[in-house]
Amino acid sequence: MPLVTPFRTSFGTETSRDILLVRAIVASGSPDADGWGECVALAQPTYSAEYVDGAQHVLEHHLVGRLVDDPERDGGFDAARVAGRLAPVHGHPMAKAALEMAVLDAQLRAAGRSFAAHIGVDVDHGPVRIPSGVSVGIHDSVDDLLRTVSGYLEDGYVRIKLKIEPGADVDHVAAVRAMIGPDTPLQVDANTAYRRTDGSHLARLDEYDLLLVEQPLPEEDIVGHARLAEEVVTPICLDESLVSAATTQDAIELGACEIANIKPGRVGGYLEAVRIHDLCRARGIPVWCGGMIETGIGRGANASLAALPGFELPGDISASNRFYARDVVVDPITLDGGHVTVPTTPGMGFGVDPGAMDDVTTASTTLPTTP
Ligand code: SMG
Ligand code: MG
Repeated sequence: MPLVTPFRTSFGTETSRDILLVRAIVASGSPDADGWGECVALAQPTYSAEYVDGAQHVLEHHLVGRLVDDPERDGGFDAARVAGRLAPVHGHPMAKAALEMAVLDAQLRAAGRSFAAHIGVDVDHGPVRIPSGVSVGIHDSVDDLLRTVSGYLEDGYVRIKLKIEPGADVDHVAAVRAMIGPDTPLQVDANTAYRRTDGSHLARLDEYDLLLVEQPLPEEDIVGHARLAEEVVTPICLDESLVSAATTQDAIELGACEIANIKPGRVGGYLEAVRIHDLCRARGIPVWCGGMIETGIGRGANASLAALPGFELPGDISASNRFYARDVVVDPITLDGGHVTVPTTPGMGFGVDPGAMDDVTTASTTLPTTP
């Protein structure tokens, strides 16, 4: 799916999104159930080790069969059992998350229940709205960056996140802060572009009153982030490093994670994401929902997740039209007064648009669901 504008980060430029979807058709249940999951892996292994063709391979050859072979599955599939069945396979959280999401979507649709209600969001007393932030790619020129940021503020986004890298950091942040004034929430995301020795440089960001600096150091460098947290006043937020509830807990205990970016795909699924929310909340660590340029499928589910009370900061849950001219769902996320509305339809929070889906489908594979 083409993006409306190229999106540049410290690891590369995305101009289109090659998206793997998992559809779970559970025909033996009563009623029959049908669900979709979106895999957030990018085309290349540059954000994380996973990439979309690899995710497809591991799903086809190692993951789906483990659900099919579950001796306790009794005809249907239970989303609560998926992670445990897939646990013997190391890694591949994004592939696993897509499969669990499809099963959970099918199960919730069959039960006539929304994901938001399922995780305890009060959707019975009128629409729930959550604040919407936007992630702004690296720009070659500061003037262009200011134009882009102005446009998003006119759209109503309540928080700006700037992608940064060495050479496009302090000056860009200073110019944006000067333009937007002191009251608009601003944060930055380095996608691992710095090293431990960059502490004093990153401390120069402190004067711009940022909400947080996201993932300055490599994924594995938890100790480095803990040291940086001592050197820099701006709170350190982890993204790439947090691959499970256990790693999140350890990072918090080490002082490396003052704020957590929760991405369901990165942690193996929405159920693990809820566990991370719960543990962060118990420890007083604010969380927010990250984005992976999802279609309306992942975006609707993210908007539901982000309605949990520990999501104290606006997420990267922008309107569908921030990235896509045409979405694959009938109910794309839209912006209304800087907020998005939490979906309450049965399932994970979207309805697939079959025509739009057909138009962007390049290939599909059917796997048997009987052993
Ligand atoms: O979906 O709004 C979105 C993208 C948000 O910046 C975003 N995501 O590291 O947080 C991040 C990046 C990862 C994807 S960049 C291609
Ligand atoms: Mg990030």
